[in-house]
Amino acid sequence: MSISNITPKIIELTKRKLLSNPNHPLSILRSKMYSFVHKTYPGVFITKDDYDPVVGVRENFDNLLIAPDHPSRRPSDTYYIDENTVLRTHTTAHDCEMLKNHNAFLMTGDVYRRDEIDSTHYPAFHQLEGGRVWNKSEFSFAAQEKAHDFALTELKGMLEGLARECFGDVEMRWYDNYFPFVDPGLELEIRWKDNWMEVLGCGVYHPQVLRNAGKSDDFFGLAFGIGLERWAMKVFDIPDIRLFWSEDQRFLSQFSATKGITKFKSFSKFPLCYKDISFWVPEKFEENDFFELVREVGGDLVERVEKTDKFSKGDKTSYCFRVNYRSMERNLTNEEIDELQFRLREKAVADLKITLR
Ligand code: FA5
Ligand code: MG
Repeated sequence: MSISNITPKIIELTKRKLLSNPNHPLSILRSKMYSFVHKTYPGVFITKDDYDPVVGVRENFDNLLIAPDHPSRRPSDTYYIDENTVLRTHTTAHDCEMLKNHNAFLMTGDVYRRDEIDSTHYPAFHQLEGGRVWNKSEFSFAAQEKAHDFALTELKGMLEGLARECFGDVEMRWYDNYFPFVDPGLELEIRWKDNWMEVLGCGVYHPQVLRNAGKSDDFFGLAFGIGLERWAMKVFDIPDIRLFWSEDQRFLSQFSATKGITKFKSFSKFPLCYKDISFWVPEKFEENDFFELVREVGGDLVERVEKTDKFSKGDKTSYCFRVNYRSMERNLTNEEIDELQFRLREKAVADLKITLR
């Protein structure tokens, strides 16, 4: 692979540095989470927030045992700068580095993924990562036998505590999920707008990851990666993930570090308008390419893209996508939506080699 798949829109997002504004809701939430951890585990965790989002394939994938053919590595899912360098897809890219010098850390950063489009997914978002390891030699022989269970109990206890601190009394559920760098791997979901929303991934470090971090086999420990926007949506009542990127003062001025957690007051809900686009897909077609194109053309006016139909005729496949347009800030005119949809259709034909139906 020679060329980068990073778009101008993504480059713009890498420059925004939302967390460097202390009055941004993501920063306010981060402070709250850090304070809770420092209060609950005094002197244990160090924090570091200034890692660059540009990382090696080795840090983002290899060190974490993500296999060369794993789908998350594909250019349909990950932004590549060149074949050895990516925009980090998760903050776990820094775990090995952090563990080289520390036994417990917290860090936050912006991460980037080619992904679907709806109110809880955005191509750039933020994660709060945590890791903590112990040396078995600090435990009795009997306790060493149970090191793994100990780490798992600590992990769930810590994250449930953090969730209670931030969400108060919310319905939550744990379930198993595979991540190559931990065993077991778990995810946590909370109730949000009558649905379950996934808010974090976590687990007990795979021993090989700890070796990759330069730790001896005496070490074991826990790791987690929290989706900051998802937590903030619940905590501040922010209905759509696009709002975090808003530069509208009606959004930004509602939040301040001194006021702490406050509920967002919507500045009226503007009408939704949808347009369908149906096409025959070419032999090589990635849905994420289409989603990205929709974002390129429609920007943050696109609220959600849903696949509403799929059928095959002979060896041809047709998709229909519904593109939902809504501004968070103003009313859209029919003309401007027609214009966007027109450009989307033209660009999909030119760039993705689809055949419109
Ligand atoms: C990870 O990224 C793992 N690195 C988490 C982890 C760390 C597991 C350490 C084990 C040990 P996942 O892909 O599930 O996992 O993403 C973590 C969280 O990021 C999700 O639970 C969700 O809250 C958030 N997230 C994922 N994709 C998006 C997106 N497109 N937009 C907004 N938030 C997202
Ligand atoms: Mg997940």
